[in-house]
Amino acid sequence: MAEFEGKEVNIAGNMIYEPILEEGVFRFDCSGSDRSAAFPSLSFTDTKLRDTPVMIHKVPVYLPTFKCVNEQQIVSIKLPIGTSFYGTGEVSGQLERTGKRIFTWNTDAWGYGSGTTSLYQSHPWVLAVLPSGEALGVLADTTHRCEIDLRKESTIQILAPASYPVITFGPFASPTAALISLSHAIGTVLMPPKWSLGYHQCRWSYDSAVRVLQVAKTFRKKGIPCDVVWMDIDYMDGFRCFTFDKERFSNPQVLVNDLHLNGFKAIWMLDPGIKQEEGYFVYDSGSKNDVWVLKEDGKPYVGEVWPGACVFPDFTQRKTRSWWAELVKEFMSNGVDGIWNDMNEPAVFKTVTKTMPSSNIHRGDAELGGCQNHLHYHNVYGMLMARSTYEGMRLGKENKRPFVLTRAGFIGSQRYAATWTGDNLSNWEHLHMSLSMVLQLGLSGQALSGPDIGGFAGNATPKLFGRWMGMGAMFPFCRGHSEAGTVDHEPWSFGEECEEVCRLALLRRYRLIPHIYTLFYMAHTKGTPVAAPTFFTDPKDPRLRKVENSFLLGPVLIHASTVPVGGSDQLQQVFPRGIWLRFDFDDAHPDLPTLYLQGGSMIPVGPPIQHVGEANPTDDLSLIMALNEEGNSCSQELCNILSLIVQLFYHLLVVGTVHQL
Ligand code: NBV
Repeated sequence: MAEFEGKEVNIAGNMIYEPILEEGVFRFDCSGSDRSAAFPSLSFTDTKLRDTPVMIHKVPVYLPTFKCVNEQQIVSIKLPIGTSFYGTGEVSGQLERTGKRIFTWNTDAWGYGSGTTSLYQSHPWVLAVLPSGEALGVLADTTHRCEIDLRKESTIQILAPASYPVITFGPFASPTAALISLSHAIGTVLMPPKWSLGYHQCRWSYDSAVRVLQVAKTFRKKGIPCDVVWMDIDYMDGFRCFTFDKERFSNPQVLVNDLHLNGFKAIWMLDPGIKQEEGYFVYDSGSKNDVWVLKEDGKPYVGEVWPGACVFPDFTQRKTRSWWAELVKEFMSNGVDGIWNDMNEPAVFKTVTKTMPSSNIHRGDAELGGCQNHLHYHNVYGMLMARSTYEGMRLGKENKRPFVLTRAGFIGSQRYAATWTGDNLSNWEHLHMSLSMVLQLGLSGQALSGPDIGGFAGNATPKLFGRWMGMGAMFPFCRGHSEAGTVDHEPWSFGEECEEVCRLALLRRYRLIPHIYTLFYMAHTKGTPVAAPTFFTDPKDPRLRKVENSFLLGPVLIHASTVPVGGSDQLQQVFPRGIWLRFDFDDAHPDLPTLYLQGGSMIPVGPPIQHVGEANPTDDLSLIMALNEEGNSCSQELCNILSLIVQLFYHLLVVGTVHQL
């Protein structure tokens, strides 16, 4: 114990600490004055949770130490040999992160590769799984560019401008427990509208209402399930946000009505770059309300994006967020079901840094950190845009759950938006990486994510596309998307065989929606992940720590082939110990993943529908049960109740082929 400003502070290693939030969570600072000087937290739901000690008389097990070099605060935590690292947000490459180093700096990363060190989102967070299977989470609570260095075995090293608090979560009994605790700090994923768990069809170049309807109707004609069609920048009038091209999208309400009649929802893109043009209502009202990001000289910053010269809303100010939210509210009256925020790193063309100058000024609200330069707010710009969009959707339709997709994000942005893994490539390496990326995002709190199925840039082949759809249909967020100028990438674009694989893959997803929806309810209320790495079944088992061609949706284990030669029937599979029973929907196909249900569990499945709106509360649901060694699929008491319900309402399927290790 030492004293700072008349108060007693705990000292461990060379840092001071205090218990916060709940048992097992500690905040570390370099000194009492560093603690007082820390910026408000933008990752926590409420900065008070981070800043108010709780009365718990426990001491931290693992102690960070720090040194300051050239105003950089370098924090290290040494963990037992055999610790595996995960998290660090949106990262490409392998699932297990030992040996890797990344920099949190939101970047427009078109065509990124396995070694790219900064992608679209920033998550200064590491999930360490100890040899015992216990897990420790470490959050560097800074919005600044931050280096997370995991190159030295069993050591986490974090480097960012001084001063920032480091929060440790645990060690807890399991990685799930560590993620639940993290969610008590940063909040849980928004509860997605049920339709958003269906399949989404997107492409940059659906450039008229006629084309959009043609695509939508082809899904119905071909019996391929789909819930949503997306409007990329093509719908705008000269890339002006909140406008519609007068010829090609002359009557958005009529288009949306037609889509709704056919059981589709419509999602529309909004970018942050606002065309600098007098007479354009968004520019005029934004200028009148003084909402733009400024240059050092106090004049609005102008950078080039799609519409040409653009100004950028300063979402760090409440007045800007309300102004944007009002625009969104108005925009919703066109029949908008969801909004897609793109380019919000923010991306700026014709610059070396791909973004705005660090010296730009954001006049942030005091509770967000006050007036600061762009370096301070860069990594949260996308999250704050998503937040304003989410709030606008709430205003527009109070009794509907908003659906926002954001490209840029920060740890905590799952409260406002889903995300996707950006501009990936149509190749096998990216198909493989997309699985680890979705899992890694989930381990960083982003439960609602998925890749551009089929790959954004470049042309897929029938085999690659079918496999990607097979695996992508099992991801939390399931959207096919492709770049303008590539060959068509709809499920029917690669020949009949591939079309049938896509149909099977998506019908399977729709059958599993009751289960996936339940997982989201758990994620939203409890903070558990939706898609989790296989090692979550048995975090002590070292064989599972690097497994990255299978994953879990609750008790369902999914094995997918991500290599061109050999489908899921020829996979080298590593199974967790215990009973894993294979099941399918009479749809087994080498291009679809194989599915296993853990002994002692059960899942609900629905009928094979074409879109979520087709489901009825009176539909038959089936329960798939896998018995454990004792012949149960759940506790005796619950089993009794369930079998009663089953006898009354449900079909009961007990799955076959035992796979036991
Ligand atoms: O709006 C066009 C694209 C969009 O399709 C993609 O999903 C985003 O990641 N957008 C990027 C801008 C241009 C990318 C080259």
